[in-house]
Amino acid sequence: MNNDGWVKTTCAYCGVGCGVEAKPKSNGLLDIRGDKAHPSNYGKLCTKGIALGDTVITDGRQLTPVLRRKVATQSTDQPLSWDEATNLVADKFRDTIEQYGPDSVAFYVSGQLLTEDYYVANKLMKGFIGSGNIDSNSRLCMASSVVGHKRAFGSDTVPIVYEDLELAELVVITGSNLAWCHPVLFQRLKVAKQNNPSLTIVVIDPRRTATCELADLHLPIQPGSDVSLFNGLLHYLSESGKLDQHYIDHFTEGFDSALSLAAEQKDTLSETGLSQQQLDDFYALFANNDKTITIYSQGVNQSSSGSDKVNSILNCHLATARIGKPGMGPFSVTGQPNAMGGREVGALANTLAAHMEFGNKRQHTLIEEFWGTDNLATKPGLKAIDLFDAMEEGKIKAIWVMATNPMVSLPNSDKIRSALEKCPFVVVSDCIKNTETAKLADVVLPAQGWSEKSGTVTNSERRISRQRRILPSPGMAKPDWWIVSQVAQKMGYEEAFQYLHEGQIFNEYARMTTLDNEDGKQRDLCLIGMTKLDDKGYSALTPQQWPVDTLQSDLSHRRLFSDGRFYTDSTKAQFIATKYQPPLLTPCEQTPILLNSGRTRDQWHTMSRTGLSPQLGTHTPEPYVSVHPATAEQVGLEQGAIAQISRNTTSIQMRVHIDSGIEPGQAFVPIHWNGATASNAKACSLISAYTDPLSGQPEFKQTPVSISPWSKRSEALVISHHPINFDGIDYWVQQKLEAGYLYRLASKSGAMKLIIQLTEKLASEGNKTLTYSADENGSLHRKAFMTSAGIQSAFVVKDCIDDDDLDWLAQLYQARLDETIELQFMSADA
Ligand SMILES: Nc1nc2c(c(=O)[nH]1)N[C@H]1C(S)=C(S)[C@@H](COP(=O)(O)OP(=O)(O)OC[C@H]3O[C@@H](n4cnc5c(=O)[nH]c(N)nc54)[C@H](O)[C@@H]3O)O[C@H]1N2
Ligand SMILES: Nc1nc2c(c(=O)[nH]1)N[C@H]1C(S)=C(S)[C@@H](COP(=O)(O)OP(=O)(O)OC[C@H]3O[C@@H](n4cnc5c(=O)[nH]c(N)nc54)[C@H](O)[C@@H]3O)O[C@H]1N2
Ligand code: SF4
Ligand SMILES: [Mo]
Repeated sequence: MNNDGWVKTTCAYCGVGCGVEAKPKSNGLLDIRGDKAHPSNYGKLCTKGIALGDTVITDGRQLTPVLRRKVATQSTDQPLSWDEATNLVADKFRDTIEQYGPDSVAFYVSGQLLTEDYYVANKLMKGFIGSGNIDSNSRLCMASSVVGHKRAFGSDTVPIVYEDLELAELVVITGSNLAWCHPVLFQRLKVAKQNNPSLTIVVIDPRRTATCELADLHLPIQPGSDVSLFNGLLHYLSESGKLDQHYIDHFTEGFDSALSLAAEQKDTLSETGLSQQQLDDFYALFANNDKTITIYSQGVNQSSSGSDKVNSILNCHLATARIGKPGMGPFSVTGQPNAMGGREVGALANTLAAHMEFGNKRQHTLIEEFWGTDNLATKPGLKAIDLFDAMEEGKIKAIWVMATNPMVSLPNSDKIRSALEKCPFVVVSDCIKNTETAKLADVVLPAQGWSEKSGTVTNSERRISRQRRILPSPGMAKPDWWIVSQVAQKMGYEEAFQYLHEGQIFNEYARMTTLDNEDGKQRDLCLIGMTKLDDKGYSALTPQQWPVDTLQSDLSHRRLFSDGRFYTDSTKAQFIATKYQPPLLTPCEQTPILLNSGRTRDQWHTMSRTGLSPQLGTHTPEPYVSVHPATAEQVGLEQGAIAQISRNTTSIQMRVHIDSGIEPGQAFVPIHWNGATASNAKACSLISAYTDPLSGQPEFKQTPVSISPWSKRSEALVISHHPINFDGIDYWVQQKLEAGYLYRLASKSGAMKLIIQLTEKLASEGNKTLTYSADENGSLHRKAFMTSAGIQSAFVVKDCIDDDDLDWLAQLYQARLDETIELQFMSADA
């Protein structure tokens, strides 16, 4: 802590990993500012980072462990002590393992966990339970990049440092909406371009996104065609004499077969849907700029050919020796705050810990000795999609979900529901009470959240930073590492899980990275310089970029592969021959529109934290589907109407947003809204679980759907001090306000029915109501529910709501109760 009460920590959100300073306020919230000394952001923050202080409210938190019993559609919660809860979980897991074997249980974890949490969960499952069945939501996020890196480099390594963005002459951004998803990197790029007007930026994305603001060239490629584009580039580089033959000969293998497959490709134009001019422009830029960075994210990873997309990019960088040098390199920007940390400690089903691998006998023995176990898993476990499939088939009998919400974020939501319902024992550790997944749990365990928990995270440039405890935890919430360790001890593994604080876990992990690797020659993930950290050192730890041979006191920038040495058996980088494959599903007559899904600027995933900030709610208050004007006209959609998006027998509803930045025949929806914040607006309800065969990452970005108008007959706005359950109303969306919640509703029934429904839902809100009805048909109806303390809730029902209604409602809510308010209504009923 500084003298003036500011505590240094790291942002809760994206993989940029910005340093944050936070200071408690007298109202229990936090003042927030960027940490100027943090080398990843130098004091800058984006809208989400700035709003962190608003999100530490305790609304909706899970406060105690509970046993949740579901009877029909109702569930009742029985509070448990921590001792009872951890005994119960340990007993159930142990009994299940005894009866059905270790592969009948599983953990599904998350890049929202800290490295210490992740490490302990992986140690318990792989090291002591003896199963590989621990997988992470990173499977949905970074798995294709992991495969791509390992195939090319022999290690899961991001070679660049952020500083390279400022040193580059060409930045290619493909499948990444950097402006919204990694805003501080985008800001750094913006400043770099101001300082160096010759810096050229190319954006490759089927949509024209906010990131295109900086683009000198935007290539709206055909969805899924990245391999074709980059194969074409490899061939072009060869034809135009731009290969670095010396580098290819000395530091790589497999070039000839990669080039010959790329050269065989004849249909680059039709596959990518680009013009010859667009291709020529991009290829010439790439060929003529040595200092090139290629940034890529989910438009690349989340694909049935995600691994090949990644390698087709890496091939072009290897062929031009643009790796490991200032201003050059491929850059897989990570999604979550600690996606990287999870990959490091091995919380994906197909790796061991500390970048050690299944199938390597020596490493297997080293880990068994280090952990003092004879039960280390010998084979990879089930990847996320396969895991939930196995659960649905009854093969997984106990699952523990930590810090992720698979009911919202995994494809095929109906199947996920059915899998969780069939699983005999479901444990969910979360901060929030009523996530869609927690509703299906047998036991819910209250976890500490950001600002309460303490440990480390690793960002997209391999920089390890501390998240620090600033506020007390509400209720009985505990750190995830503590919860897992308690269960592990009660399962009989007392000795291996005796941690008193997170620093001890970090120390163990740091030592593990040095096994057979004190000089970092076997594995680049080597933290030998951190193994001597004592409690004080851990507590005061400043950001460290791995590999860490000695503790870094300066702002170090450590690029990898500068010496042309890789972690493959031959120490040479590998070219991978890639061939374009279209997305697995193609539009047809019933489902003619290709649905893309992704993020909005101010919401984070399932909105459990960002949804609490009134400020963040204003950017995009309602879920929307973007379509091109021509598509809108074709299917009869108007701006601001509600659309129904359907596939097979499932439909969702979202507001229509007409956008000429999206191609005709395509649509885009945000991933954030779900049962906690909207009636029926979950993208994953429509998306099938088609995956990349190597990475297991789902094809989230290309799903054929049909879109049609959703005809409503009436609409309403409701404002209330606390959340209201609108089950039974056809369409609703919740938005957090300073003093409560705003709901936008719509109904297939006429206004009268909606008025009756709302009056019933809100009846308990006040003992006095004020009513205004414009005419007998009820085409405008306003009602407020009051107590002596003032207006508790109010609604407007109309055939078609407009902005005036919203203004009126907002004013009413904020106004003091006096005669002028009463005069706005026609009658008052006590
Ligand atoms: N505001 C905000 N920021 C976030 C997050 C958040 O929830 N909200 N989440 C974080 C996480 S976990 C992640 S993983 C990252 C994700 O960050 P991004 O990957 O940047 O975000 P997305 O919106 O999922 O998708 C990126 C882009 O890929 C494009 N795309 C779709 N198909 C293709 C294709 O075939 N080829 C190409 N080249 N592009 C395609 C989409 O149109 C979209 O604009 O964001 C992180 N940052
Ligand atoms: N259609 C579609 N689906 C997608 C994607 C897409 O682009 N399109 N993107 C995918 C990607 S890249 C990702 S990363 C996933 C994200 O999907 P999820 O992981 O499901 O999303 P989150 O909302 O981040 O879920 C985190 C949960 O953990 C809780 N939590 C936060 N901190 C802690 C903690 O410290 N401990 C515990 N125990 N709980 C905590 C939060 O309250 C929240 O409920 O979605 C994937 N799904
Ligand atoms: S860029 Fe990412 S890490 Fe930085 S403040 Fe924004 S959300 Fe947080
Ligand atoms: Mo992600």
